[in-house]
Amino acid sequence: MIDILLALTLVASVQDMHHGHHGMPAGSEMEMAQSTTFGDVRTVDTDARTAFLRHGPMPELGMTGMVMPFAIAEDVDITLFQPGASLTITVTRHGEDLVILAAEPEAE
Ligand SMILES: [Cu+2]
Repeated sequence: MIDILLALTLVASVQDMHHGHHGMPAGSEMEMAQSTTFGDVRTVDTDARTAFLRHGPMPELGMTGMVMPFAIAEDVDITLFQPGASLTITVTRHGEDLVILAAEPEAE
C-alpha cells in the first residue's frame, strides 16, 4: 500500500511540473518573461539569498504590486538588499519562485 501511495505521489509531482505555465499566454517567449519595477526591501536572508520586498506592478509576470518573497540570483549584489532600501529590480519566474536577476539602487 505504501508503494502505491509513493507511486501516486510521484505521478502527481510530474504532472505538477507540466502545469508550470498554467494560465499564461501561449508563446515560447513566456519562458523568458521578465519585468522591471521598483522593490522596497523589507527583510533579507543573506544565507538563503531570499528577501521580502514590496514590489511594483509586473504585468509581464501577471502580478500587481504586493509584498512577497523573492529568490536572489547568484550574480546579484546581495549587499544592496538592506531593509528599507529602495531598488529597481528585474524579475523572472522559475516555477513557483520569483527570482531577482538584477538589482540597482532606485534612481532619485
Ligand atoms: Cu508579487
